Amino acid sequence: MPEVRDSFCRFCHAACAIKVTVEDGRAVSVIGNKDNPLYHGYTCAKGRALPEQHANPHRLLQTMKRDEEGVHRPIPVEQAMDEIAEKVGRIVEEHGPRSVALYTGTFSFPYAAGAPMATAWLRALGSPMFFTSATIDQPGKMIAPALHGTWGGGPYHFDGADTWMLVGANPTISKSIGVPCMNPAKRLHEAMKRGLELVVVDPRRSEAAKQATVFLQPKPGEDPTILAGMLRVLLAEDRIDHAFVADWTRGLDELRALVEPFTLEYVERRAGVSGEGLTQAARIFAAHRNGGLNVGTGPNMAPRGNLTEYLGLCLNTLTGHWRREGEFLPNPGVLMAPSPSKAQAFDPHPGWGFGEHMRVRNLTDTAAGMPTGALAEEILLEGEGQVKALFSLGGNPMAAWPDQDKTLAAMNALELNVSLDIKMSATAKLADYVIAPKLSLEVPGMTLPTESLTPYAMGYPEPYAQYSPAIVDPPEGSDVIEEWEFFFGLAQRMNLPITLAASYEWGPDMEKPELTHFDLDRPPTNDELFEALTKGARVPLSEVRKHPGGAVFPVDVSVAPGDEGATGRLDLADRTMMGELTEVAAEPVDRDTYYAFRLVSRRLPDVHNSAGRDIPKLVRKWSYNPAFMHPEDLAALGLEKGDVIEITSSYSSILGVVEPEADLRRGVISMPHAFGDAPGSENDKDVRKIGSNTGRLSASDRNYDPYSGIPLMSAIPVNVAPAEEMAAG
Ligand SMILES: Nc1nc2c(c(=O)[nH]1)N[C@H]1C(S)=C(S)[C@@H](COP(=O)(O)OP(=O)(O)OC[C@H]3O[C@@H](n4cnc5c(=O)[nH]c(N)nc54)[C@H](O)[C@@H]3O)O[C@H]1N2
Ligand SMILES: Nc1nc2c(c(=O)[nH]1)N[C@H]1C(S)=C(S)[C@@H](COP(=O)(O)OP(=O)(O)OC[C@H]3O[C@@H](n4cnc5c(=O)[nH]c(N)nc54)[C@H](O)[C@@H]3O)O[C@H]1N2
Ligand code: SF4
Ligand SMILES: [Mo]
Repeated sequence: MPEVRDSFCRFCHAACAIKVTVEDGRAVSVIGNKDNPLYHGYTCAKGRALPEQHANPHRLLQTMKRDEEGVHRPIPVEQAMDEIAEKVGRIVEEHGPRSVALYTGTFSFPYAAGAPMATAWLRALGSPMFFTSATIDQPGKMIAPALHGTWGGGPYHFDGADTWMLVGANPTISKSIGVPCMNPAKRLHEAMKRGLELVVVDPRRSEAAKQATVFLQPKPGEDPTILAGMLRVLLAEDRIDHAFVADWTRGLDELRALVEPFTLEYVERRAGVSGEGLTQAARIFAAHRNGGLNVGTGPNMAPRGNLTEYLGLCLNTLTGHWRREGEFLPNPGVLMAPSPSKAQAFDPHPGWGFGEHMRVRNLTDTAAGMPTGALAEEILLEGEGQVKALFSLGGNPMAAWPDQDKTLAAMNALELNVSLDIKMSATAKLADYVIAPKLSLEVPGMTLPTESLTPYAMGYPEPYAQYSPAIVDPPEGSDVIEEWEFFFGLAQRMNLPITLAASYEWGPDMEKPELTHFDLDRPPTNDELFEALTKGARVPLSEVRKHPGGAVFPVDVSVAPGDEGATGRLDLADRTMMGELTEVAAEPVDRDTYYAFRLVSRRLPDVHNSAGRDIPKLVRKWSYNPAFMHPEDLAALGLEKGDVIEITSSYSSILGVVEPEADLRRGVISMPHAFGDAPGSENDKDVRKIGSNTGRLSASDRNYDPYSGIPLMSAIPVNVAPAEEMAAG
C-alpha cells in the first residue's frame, strides 16, 4: 500500500517541505506540501527527482577501494574504516597532524550532523587544515563585515522591504542571496507587485533582472567602480542618513575623498552603464530606509570581491539600511541559540592574518575560513607540514576547485585520498576510497542548516523549522552509512574524543555555544546528535518534531536598545579596502585589450553544481554546459548555435558549445561551472555530452585575492575561436 509521508528536500539548501509517496520502503513520487506555511507547495524539478536520485543506477551502494591497477572494487565499509584509520594514524605519526586536511563541499550542508562530526574528528586529531567551499564561493561575504564592523540589530529582510539591490546574484534560479530561498521567484514577483523598487546589476539580463525597476548591465568585473560611483552620487546629492552615520560610523571623509574619481562619466566609460541609470539606482536605493543590498557569486569571483562586498556594506550603512531599536525581528531563531539583537555597532575585527598559515603565498586563515583556492598548491609543495591525506565530504574538488590542472596534480600526489560521495564523481574516480553514503530521505534531517544561512541573507524570513525522520530504506543489498557515522567510526578506531558545539546565531555579541561530549564506546543516535547541535535553541527540537510538515513558531521580539555608552563604530574607510579602491582608480580603463570577451559564471535551474547530471530528466535540455553568447557576437564570428568553440584565457583553453542568448551584454560569455571531467580522462573532450570545466581557465596563483586566495573565476578575460570538432567517439 502506498503511503504519503512528510519530509523536506535536501537537493539544495532551500529545504522545501515535501510529501513523499512511499511504496515498499521506496520513494515513488514527490510533490510540494501545499499546507506548508512558508513554501506553499513549491518544489523544483530537482526536488521532484528525488525518487530517481535515490534509485539511480549510477548511485554508489558500496564503498569502493582503488587497487594497485587503479581499478575501484567494492569493500565492506567497516573494513574501509579500519584501513583508513590505520593509514591516517601512520601519516600523522610520520608527518604530523597538519598533513591531514578536510574539505567540506555543497552536499555536506544539508546533513546537519555530517560536517560537525567531521570537524570534531579533525580537531581531535590536532589538524587545523579544515577547508570549505566558502573561500571559492563568496569569501567577501564574511571578510567585508569583518573589516566594516557589524550592526547588532542586523539587516532588514527582503520580505517587506521598500528598496533592494542585487549585484551579480540571481536568486530566482539560485535560491540564494537576498530573496529568501522559499520560492524566490514568487516572492520577488509579489514584492514587485506591492511596490518594491529593485536595482539589479548583472552583465546578463537574468531572471531577477527581468523584474528590476532599474537594471544596470555592465561589463563584467567592474562592480567596485559601479558601487563607488553610486556612493559618490549619494554623497554628492546628500542622500545619506546623517544621524545614523554620525552616531555609528567613522571614516566618512576619507571615503568621500576616495570615491571622488568615480564620476558618472568615468563609470560610464569604464563599466559601460549610463550615468543616468546609475543616478536613478542610487536615488531608488536611498529613497527608503527599509531596504538592503546583496552581492552574489558573480562579483565575488570577479576581481576584488572583498571590495565589492565592502562597498555594498558602505552603501547600506550610509543609507541607514539597518534594523533599529524597537523594530520587529522577523526571525530571532528557532533551532539556533539566538544571539542578543541590540541596536549598536560592533567594531571591525581581523579578516585574515590569524590562525593557521598556509605555506604558499603568505595566505592565512580568514573570516571566511582557510583559502581553498590554494589547497592544491599546499598539497603539491614538499616540505614540513605538507598535506598528504585529503577527505572530501560532499564536495567535488576536480569539478569545482579553480585550476583543474593543478587540482589533478594534487589529487595524484596525495598518499591518501578519501571521497564521501553518492557517485563516482571526477574526484571519486581519483580517490583511494569512496565512501557510499545514505541519501537524504534515508536519514533523519532538520532545517538547522538552512536557518544558519542568515548572514547570506537567505535564511528563513519567519521563525520556521522542520524535522523529518528517515522515511525510506536504503536500497536492498546496499552497504551505506551516514557521513557522521564514518567520522565517528574513525574516531572510535583512533581513540579520539568527540565534542560537538551547539549552533548559534551569527553575531558579534554571542555567548559561547554549549558543548556535548560523546562516549566512544557507544555510537550516538541521530536524535542525540541533533539534540547536541540544538542545545540552547529557542524552540526545543522536541517541540519542532510535533509538526512533521514544518511550522512557524511565532514570537514577538524586537531589537533591544544598545548598551549605554556603546563605543563600537562601523568603518567606512578600512585601510586595506581604501588602498584597493585607490588602486582601482589608478587602473587603466581599458585593460586586457588583448582579449575580446569576459567569461562569467552562472547557474542552470535543473542541476546543482556538479550534482544532478546523472539524472536523465534533469538534463533533458542540456547534458553539457552551453557557452552562452550574444547573437550579434556569434554573427560577427560566423558562429551558429551548436558550434564548438575554443575559449582561451591567459592560462589555458577549454571547448564550449555555443548557445545564443540575447539577454547577454555583448562581449560576454556566460557559462556554468563544474561540468566536464578531469584533464586527460578518456571523455575529456566529449564536450557535447559532458561539457567542459571552466575552472581550467583559472590559474590559482595568478590574479588571486591576497587574503582569501580566490583566483579570477568570473569576468575572466578570454578569446574565442571556432574549434575543430574534437569530440571523442
Ligand atoms: N569556475 C567556477 N568554479 C566554481 C564556481 C563557479 O561559479 N565557477 N562556484 C563555486 C561554488 S559557489 C561552490 S559552492 C563550489 C562547489 O564545490 P563542491 O561542493 O566541491 O562541488 P559540487 O559540485 O557541489 O560537489 C558536490 C558533490 O557532492 C556529491 N553529492 C550529491 N549528493 C550528495 C549527498 O547526499 N551526500 C554526499 N556525501 N555527497 C553528495 C555530488 O555527487 C558531488 O560530487 O564550486 C565553486 N567553483
Ligand atoms: N539551480 C541551482 N541553484 C544553485 C546552484 C546551482 O548550481 N544550480 N548553486 C548554488 C550555489 S553553490 C551558490 S553559491 C548559489 C549562488 O547564487 P548566485 O550568486 O545567485 O548565483 P548565479 O545564479 O550564478 O548568479 C550570479 C549572477 O552573477 C552574474 N555575474 C557574473 N559575473 C559578474 C560580475 O562580474 N559582476 C556582476 N555584477 N555580475 C556578474 C551572472 O550573470 C549571474 O546572473 O547558488 C546555489 N543555487
Ligand atoms: S528548490 Fe532546492 S530544496 Fe526546493 S525542491 Fe528544488 S532542490 Fe529541493
Ligand atoms: Mo556555492
